[in-house]
Amino acid sequence: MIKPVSPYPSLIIEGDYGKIMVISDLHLGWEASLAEDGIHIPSQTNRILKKVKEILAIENPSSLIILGDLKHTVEKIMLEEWRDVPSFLEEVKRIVGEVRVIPGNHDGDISILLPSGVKLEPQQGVIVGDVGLFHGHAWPDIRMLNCKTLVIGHVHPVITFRDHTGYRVTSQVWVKAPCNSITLAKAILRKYKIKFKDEEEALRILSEEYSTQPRVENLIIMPSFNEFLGGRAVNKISIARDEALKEFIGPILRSGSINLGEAEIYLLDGTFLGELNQLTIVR
Ligand SMILES: [Mn+2]
Repeated sequence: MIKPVSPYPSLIIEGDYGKIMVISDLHLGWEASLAEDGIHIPSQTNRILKKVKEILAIENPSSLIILGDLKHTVEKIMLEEWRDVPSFLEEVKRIVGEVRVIPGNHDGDISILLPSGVKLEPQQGVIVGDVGLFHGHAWPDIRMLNCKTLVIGHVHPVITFRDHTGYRVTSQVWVKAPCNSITLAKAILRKYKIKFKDEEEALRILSEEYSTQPRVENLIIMPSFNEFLGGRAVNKISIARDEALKEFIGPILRSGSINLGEAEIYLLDGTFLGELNQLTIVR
């Protein structure tokens, strides 16, 4: 079972493996990076911690998975992150028995910031029941093709409109997109340089060498947990055309296997807005 924790940007995955809470893109220390531009705002880490604690109190999960971009600066570690990231994790660890971190593209050198007992997972992600979790800036583990649902962060999806008085409305959203698992399987095999002649051979290799069958039905893109951050307006981008966005969007959205047009878009409070096609701004 997989469900969002309305109205929070958090997922609960529940099964015989326990109850797991997932959050993504906290970007702790983001405000400190603004100081380099002369903009000084108070640390947001306590606000984020308070929100995590609220959800932990409601859901009482046995495990917390942080789906990447726990901290903000990409390569180096800022002074604020040295302080904020370990204390944040210590606090969370006191409430939930297990904390696992899947690294994102902002999590360079993250391992030295993790207190003992917090587990660093591979960038290729982790599988929980029939759900595959990875940050989204890199390719997942081949065996994730076996999962019914894939979940990524990284994109910080929002939708944005301008009304007739000129006001701009921006809302964080959940994106649930259909996935063609065969197309995805071929793309992943190519990425890992595993040669195959045709679909039949691709399926045979997956089955014989990885005990895997392509079963992915949906990709869920999580809203960022740090709501202060900007987002990517999913109703304004064209994956095919926007070359500049390629790096940002990540390989799975570029693999041709995800049908973003037919993606279901939901607000954080659960309101269904429609399919992305209906929300897309034609320019
Ligand atoms: Mn990211």
